Amino acid sequence: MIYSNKELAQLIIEYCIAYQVEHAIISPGSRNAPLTIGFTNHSSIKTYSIVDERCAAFFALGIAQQAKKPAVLVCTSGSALLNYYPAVAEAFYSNIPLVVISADRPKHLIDIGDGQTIRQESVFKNHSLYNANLMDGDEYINENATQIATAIKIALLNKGPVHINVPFDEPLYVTTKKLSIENIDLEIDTIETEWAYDFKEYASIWNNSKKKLVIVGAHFPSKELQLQLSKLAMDESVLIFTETTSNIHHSTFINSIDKLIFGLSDKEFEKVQPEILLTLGGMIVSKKIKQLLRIYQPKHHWHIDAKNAPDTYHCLSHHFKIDDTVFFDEFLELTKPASSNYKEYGLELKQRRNEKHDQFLLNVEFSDLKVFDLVLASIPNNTHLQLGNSSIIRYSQLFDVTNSVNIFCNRGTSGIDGSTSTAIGASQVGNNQTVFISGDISFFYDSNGLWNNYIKNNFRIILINNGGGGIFRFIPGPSSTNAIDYFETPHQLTATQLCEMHHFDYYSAKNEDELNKKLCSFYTVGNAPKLLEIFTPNSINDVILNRYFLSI
Ligand SMILES: Cc1ncc(C[n+]2csc(CCOP(=O)(O)OP(=O)(O)O)c2C)c(N)n1
Repeated sequence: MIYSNKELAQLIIEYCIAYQVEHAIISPGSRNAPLTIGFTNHSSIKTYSIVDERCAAFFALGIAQQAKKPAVLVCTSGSALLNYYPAVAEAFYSNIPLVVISADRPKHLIDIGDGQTIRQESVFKNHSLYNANLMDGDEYINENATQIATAIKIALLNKGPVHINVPFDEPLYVTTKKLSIENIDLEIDTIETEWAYDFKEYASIWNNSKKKLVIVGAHFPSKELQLQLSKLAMDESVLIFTETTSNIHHSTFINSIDKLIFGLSDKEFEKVQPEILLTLGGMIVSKKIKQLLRIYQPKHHWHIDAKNAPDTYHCLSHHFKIDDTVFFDEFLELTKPASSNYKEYGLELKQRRNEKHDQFLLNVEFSDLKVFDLVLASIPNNTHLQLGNSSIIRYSQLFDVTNSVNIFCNRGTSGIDGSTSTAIGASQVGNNQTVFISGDISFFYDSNGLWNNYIKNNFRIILINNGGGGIFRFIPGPSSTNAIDYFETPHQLTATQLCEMHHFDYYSAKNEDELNKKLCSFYTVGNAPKLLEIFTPNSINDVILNRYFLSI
C-alpha cells in the first residue's frame, strides 16, 4: 500500500473509508497531490479524474444523489475551489451529501503574493453544513481528526455539503508504505436518529377537516411512501398533488398540478383551497400553486421533513421534524376518513383536463409541447431520467410518465449550469439506462460536462434545440421589452461538433416523422453514447403553449 507521507492526507482518507465513502472525484493540481496519491491508492474508493471543477462537482452531486451517500471532491488551491460553488449551493438546497476537500497553502503563505492562493477557509459558509479548517502542525493532529470526522458525519447524517480545507506545505509528493497515524483513534460513532412525537392533537384536527391537500415535492423514489400515501388518499376528504420529481404515482393523485389549476377562476380555486395543507419532499416546481396558496391560505400548513421546513406558502404552522415514512407509519394509525366531496371535485377536474389535453395534442403542430408528448411516451421502462431546468422540467409536469421511470432535476437552485454533468454522474450508480433531456442553452452551458472518460455507451441525451432560452418567450415580461435578445440569447449552434469531439453518435430530427423514426432505435445499446438533437420552431412554441393552457 502507498500513502502520502502527510498525516492530514492519511487521516482524511482513513476517515472517508471508515464512513464508507465510495466515490472520490479528483481535479488536477499539485497542492492536492497528497490527497490524489492517497485516494488513488486505496482500492475501496473509486476515483474519477475530471478537469473542470464545476463539472466535477455536479458529477459528484449526481453520484451522491443516486447513492444517497457522500461523494468526495478533491481540488487544488486557488480559484479551482470556487468552481465547486454552484454544485455546493445545489447540494445545500436539495439535501445531497457532498464532502469538498480543498488543498491550501499553510496560513503564513496566504495573501503574501504566493501564486494560486486565495482565502479558502469557510469559503462556502453560507451554503454548507460544516466547515473544517484544518491546521498545519503536528500539535493539532487530534483536533484535526475530530474536525474531519465531524465534517463527514454531518454530510452523511444531515445530507448536505461540507468543506474541509487542508493546508499542505511542500514537499507534496513524498510517499510512504506505512500509515503514520496508526495510533490515532479512528473509531466512528454510530449514527442514530431519534424522534418522539405525539400526533394525537394533529390527528384530531385532521379527522375533523373536510379539505386536506397533500403536496409532494422532489423525492427519491419510495415504494413505502407511495403505499402510505395511497392509504391516506382512500379518504374522500384528501387530495394528493405530486410533482414529476416526487417519483410518486397513483391513478387518484393529481400528477399535473399546473394542468389542473391553470385557468381556475377564483371561485373554483376556493373549492381547492384546503383547510389543512400537508407538505413533504423538496422543491416545488409549480409556480402557480405557490402563488395561489399564498393567497388562498390553508388554516394549517404542516411540513414533514427530518431537516428543514421552508415556509413556501407563507403560512407554515408546524414542522414535523422526522422522516416522512416514519411520520405516516404513526399518523395513519390515528386518522379516520371524513365525508367530503373534496377529492371527487379534484378528480373530476383532472379527468376533464386530461380529455382536453389528449384532444389538443392529437392535432397540434410540431413544437416543444408536441416533442415532449412524443419523447416522454418513448422513454423505456426502468429508465433513470434526468431533466434539465427551465422549460424542460415545466413541460414534463404536463405529462404522465410511467411509474418505472425515476425522475430527477437540479431544482435546489434551478441552475442551468450543471445538469449534463449531474446526469452523467448519476449514471455511474446502478445499471439502468440514464436518459437526460436538456434545453439548448443549458446543454451548451455545461458542454464541458461531456469532457470525461466515464460516459457509458447506454447514456442518452435528448437535446431540444429551440434556438435559445425558450422560457423567456413564454413568461410574461421579456417580450414586452426591447431587449428580448438579452433574455432569449438566440443562437445558431448545434451539437454536431461537440458530439464528434466527445465521441457521441449524433442524430437529429426536425419534424414529427423524423422524430418518430429516430426514437425507434435511439435507446438500443450501441458502441457509443447517443445524442438526439430535436429542432423546434421558436416562433410558435410559446404560442402553442399558451393555446394549450387556454384550451384545457
Ligand atoms: C446558472 C444559471 N444562469 C442563468 C439562469 C437563468 N435561466 C433560466 S432558464 C434560462 C434559459 C434556458 O434555456 P434552455 O436551456 O435552452 O431551455 P428552454 O427554456 O429553451 O427550454 C436561463 C438563462 C439559470 N437558471 N441558471
